[in-house]
Amino acid sequence: MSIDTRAIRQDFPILHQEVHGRPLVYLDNAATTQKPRSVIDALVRYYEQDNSNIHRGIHTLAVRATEQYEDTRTRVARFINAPAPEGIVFTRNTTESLNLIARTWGDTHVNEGDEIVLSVMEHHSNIVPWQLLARRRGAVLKYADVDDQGYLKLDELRSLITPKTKLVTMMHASNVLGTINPISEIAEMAHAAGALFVVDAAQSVPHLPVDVEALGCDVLAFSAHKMAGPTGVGVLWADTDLLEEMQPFLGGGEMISVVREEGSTWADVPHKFEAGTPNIADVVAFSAAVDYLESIGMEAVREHEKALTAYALDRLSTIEGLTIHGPTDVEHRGGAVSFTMAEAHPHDISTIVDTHGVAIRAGHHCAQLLMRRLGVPATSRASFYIYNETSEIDALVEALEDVRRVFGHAGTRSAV
Ligand code: C6P
Repeated sequence: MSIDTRAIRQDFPILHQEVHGRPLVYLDNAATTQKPRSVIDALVRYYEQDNSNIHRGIHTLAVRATEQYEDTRTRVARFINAPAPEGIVFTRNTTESLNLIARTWGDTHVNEGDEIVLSVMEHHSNIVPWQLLARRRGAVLKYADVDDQGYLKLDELRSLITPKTKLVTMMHASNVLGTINPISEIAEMAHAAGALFVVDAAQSVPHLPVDVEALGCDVLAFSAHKMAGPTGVGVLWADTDLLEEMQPFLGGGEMISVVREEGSTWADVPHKFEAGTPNIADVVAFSAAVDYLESIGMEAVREHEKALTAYALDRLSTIEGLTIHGPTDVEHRGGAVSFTMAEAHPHDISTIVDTHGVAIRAGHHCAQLLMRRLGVPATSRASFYIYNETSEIDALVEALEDVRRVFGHAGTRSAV
């Protein structure tokens, strides 16, 4: 299964430019992906032809806008094999989706002494909301470790889950190590303890086929901007029974049924969780991103990224003084490849490779617990998507050779 990157690249206007006199090589896709022309056009078309508020007016534009917004909900549900579109709540991003669950389900169900189990791999978006919840409710956080290859320690995780566990939360794919966690196995562990299981799918839904029924999770969160869609749109998926039972997150227009002086009743799900005027235009354009990925096929996307990652791991391991952090088996990892180079700070690496036109990310990647576990303050990270080609990895390697010349390294290592 291969994809035609040459044709795909034609669909992404931003890729056709030079940076510092070199062709742009965009390898910062875990931060955000680029947008195809169809998504940009959908956004412009919406504003030029259909712009209106939704779920309120009954004039033609309002009906058109409402239909398009709700149509995206249906398409997104289909994309992750959710049983009903009503299980899809539009938020601003993965971060807001996770905060929503912590504030609503968490505040109702988590009590003094209860335990929340997560891992040291998590992004801050899947740590801080639970820390805030634990502080509000007097609960305890327990963190599962990773091993030296960058895999979650499953036995340790199993031992951390006890009858006191109210909630287990885990990232599906790591934005730093690339590791893909065995979500359905963890779902079984969580459910055996009667705990809710929340999945941060920010780095999986964009890159591999995700089927919420097969995963067996209760809640799934991801962002449109990491999957060729616009910024400002996140998704929270949960079973509709769970959403029905949860208290609202934000109060205001459109999330109510009846408002009286003494109190209000709520609209049906998912509207109960979409207070105020939502990000209509970007939700509408998100639909074009889902269509785009479906037209390629998520199996093909995954295969393409596996091939690129294997190539990158192979090429990077030839660079003297470079340490790759994370699994080397592409069957169990995604396309975020983190590395450090002896003596060169990741920010210096990023700055030097940028002069070659190559965009990578440097820093802690919002994963300070993991950085501490790895024993590094920061890493450099290359991350791939549908439009990347092996020649771009060659450009990265060439740029890194330049870094090596500047800093003069010795010795190649491979570790977490
Ligand atoms: N990671 C990265 O460069 P938002 O910002 O809410 O759309 O996504 C947050 C988030 C949550 N979980 C994981 C696993 C993530 O990777 C991210 C975003 C970006 O790694 C920006 S820090």
